[in-house]
Amino acid sequence: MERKIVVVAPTFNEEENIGGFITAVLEQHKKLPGYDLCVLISDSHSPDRTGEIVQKIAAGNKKVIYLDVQKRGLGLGLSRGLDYAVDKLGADLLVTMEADLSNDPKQLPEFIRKLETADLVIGSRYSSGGKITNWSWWRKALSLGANLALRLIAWAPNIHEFTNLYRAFKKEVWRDLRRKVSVHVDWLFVPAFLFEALETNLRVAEQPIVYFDRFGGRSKMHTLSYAKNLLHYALRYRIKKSASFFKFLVVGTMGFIINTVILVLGVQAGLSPSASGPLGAELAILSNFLWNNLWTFSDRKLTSWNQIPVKFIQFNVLSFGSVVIQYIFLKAGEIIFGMTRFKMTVVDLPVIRLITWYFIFYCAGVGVGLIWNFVMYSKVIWKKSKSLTR
Ligand SMILES: Nc1nc2c(ncn2[C@@H]2O[C@H](COP(=O)(O)OP(=O)(O)OP(=O)(O)O)[C@@H](O)[C@H]2O)c(=O)[nH]1
Ligand SMILES: [Mg+2]
Repeated sequence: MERKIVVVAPTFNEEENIGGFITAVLEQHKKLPGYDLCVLISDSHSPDRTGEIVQKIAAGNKKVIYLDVQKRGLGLGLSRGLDYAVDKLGADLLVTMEADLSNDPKQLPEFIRKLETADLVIGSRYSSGGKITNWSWWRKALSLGANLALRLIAWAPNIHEFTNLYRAFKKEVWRDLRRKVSVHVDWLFVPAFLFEALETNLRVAEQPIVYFDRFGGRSKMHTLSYAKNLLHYALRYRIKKSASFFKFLVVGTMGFIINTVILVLGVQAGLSPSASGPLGAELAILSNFLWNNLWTFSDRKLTSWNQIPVKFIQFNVLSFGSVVIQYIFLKAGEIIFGMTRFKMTVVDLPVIRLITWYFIFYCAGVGVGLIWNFVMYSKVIWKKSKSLTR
């Protein structure tokens, strides 16, 4: 069966461009055998003749769809258009493009081809082979600077472009992201879409593009205020991410205190370090599970009750690695030093006297265990949902 591609183009006052744009997109059909190609114009009730022109074309060609979203906002136009394409038109592949001919419809087949090995293809003016024609030097500099900053903030060295609309993706990508990105009704939609996509495990590929200054009509872009909002968004995003690492450290410290108290009390009560250490570690695990679930990864909280026992067992199995690591360190110490010396202080000085050999081995074991835990917690237990159903 033919796979359906829907090109979604948001418009506001594009009467000079829209006719040429639709023709140029539909022309690509011959270069895409096996695909059904449609264009959806998602218009913010343009006061010029955009709506009238598109409706006239749509009346004679069922590959052209006009959607009046009534309200202003590029992000709003895009999310309504993408929803319509998936839910009403049954799109398999989605493409977003500017309707002012800045994005060249001739490149469409290259995007679609790349979707054979990727879930999301990003048009990029800043990767090798990409280019911008006819832009003033200051607009180029601002855009290049912003994209460099975003690349750093998102920590995505392989992505060179966050601010261009020319993208192609599978319908599952939109299903995954729409709830998170539809809150952005304006231009922020474009970078936010990519930031959120990078959070999931989607396969992202870049397609170098040549970008042309708009063909006709006027820009709706307020470059400086956009740049300001963009930076604000990206920094907020970064802080949110770092917050979860900070919380993780606090929870971990609490776990460490629990582990240490049990260890020391156990040794004082006559247990061996390699017995009381792992016991403390198990109790620390319980505390970590509770607090990480309620607080650190609360955005990914396990809500349904039947999920909790399974996750707790999974959590225990994974964290058990750190219990084992601790056991190995303490047991090795007991063997190397002999039990009596292992429990003795390292240096006999006031305060420092509290530091025993087993305590040093314990700290080393905890350190290695911590690395193990962070990787396991974030990669397995509170992994961001990846629900691409292909
Ligand atoms: N639906 C909808 N589309 C919009 C809105 N604002 C802009 N667009 C469309 O979004 C696309 C990109 O907007 P542009 O004004 O071209 O922004 P730009 O490309 O950064 O600026 P230029 O380089 O001057 O063209 C164009 O197709 C616009 O018609 C809006 O409020 N609603
Ligand atoms: Mg444009």
